[in-house]
Amino acid sequence: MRFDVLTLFPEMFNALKESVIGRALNSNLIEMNLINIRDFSKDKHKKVDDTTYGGGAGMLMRPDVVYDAYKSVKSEKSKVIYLSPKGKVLTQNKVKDLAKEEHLILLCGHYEGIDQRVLDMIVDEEISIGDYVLTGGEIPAMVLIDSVSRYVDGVITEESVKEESFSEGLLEYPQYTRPEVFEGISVPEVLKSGNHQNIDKWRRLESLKITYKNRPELLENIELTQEELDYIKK
Ligand code: 4HQ
Repeated sequence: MRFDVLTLFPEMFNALKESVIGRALNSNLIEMNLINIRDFSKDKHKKVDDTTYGGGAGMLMRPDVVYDAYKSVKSEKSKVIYLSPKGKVLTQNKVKDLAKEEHLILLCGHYEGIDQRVLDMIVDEEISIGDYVLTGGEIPAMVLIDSVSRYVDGVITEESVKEESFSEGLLEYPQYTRPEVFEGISVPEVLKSGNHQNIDKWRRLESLKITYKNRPELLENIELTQEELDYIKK
C-alpha cells in the first residue's frame, strides 16, 4: 500500500514513524511519500494561499498550486481523499475497504481549506474523522494511515485484527495482566479458571455491558437473551 500525502506540513507525519506503523514503513509493508505543496508554488515568495472571494475570515489554498502537487503523484490506480469535516465520517468498515486500494493520495487542507474548483476536479472521496473542527487535515490523514495500515498483511497479527473493538460490532471487553492483585484488586476469578467456555461467555457479557453503557445505538439491531439483558442492566 502506498500513501502519497499532499501537505504544507510534512514534518507533522514524523509522528507515524514510531511503533507499529514505523516498523511497517521500515519493512516496506506500506510506503508513505510526503509531498510539500509549497514546493509547487510558482510565486517568488512561495505563497500558497489567498483571501476568499465574497469576503469572510481567513485564507484559502490556491487551486493551481494544489493541482500541480497532485499531478506530481497521480497514477492510473490512485484514489484521492480529501480530509474535511464536510466528508462522510470514517468507520471501521470504510477503513477495511480503503485497505484494498493500492495507492491513496491524501490531500490535507490547512487554514480555511482549499478552493472548491480543484477539489471538484481531483477528489474521489471526502472523509471526516469526526464532528469537531481541527486546524488542518494532517492529523485526520495520520488517523487514516494508521487505521488503514493495520489491515495491510503483516502489519499486525491476524489475531489482533479479529479481537478488537467493533470487530463484532461491539466494544471490547476489559482485559487484565499481572500482578494478580493490584492495590488490593484481584483479576476476575473466571479469567483464571482455565474454563474457556465460561471465559468466552463472560467476555461477551462484558462487551454487551460496556456497549450498552457508552454506545447503546450499536445494540439496536442485536437480539439479546433475557440473561444478557439482566447482566447489562445491573
Ligand atoms: N479539518 N475530519 C479544516 C477537520 C477535519 C475533520 C480538516 C479542519 C480540513 C481545512 N478533517 N481543514 N474533523 O476538522 O477531517
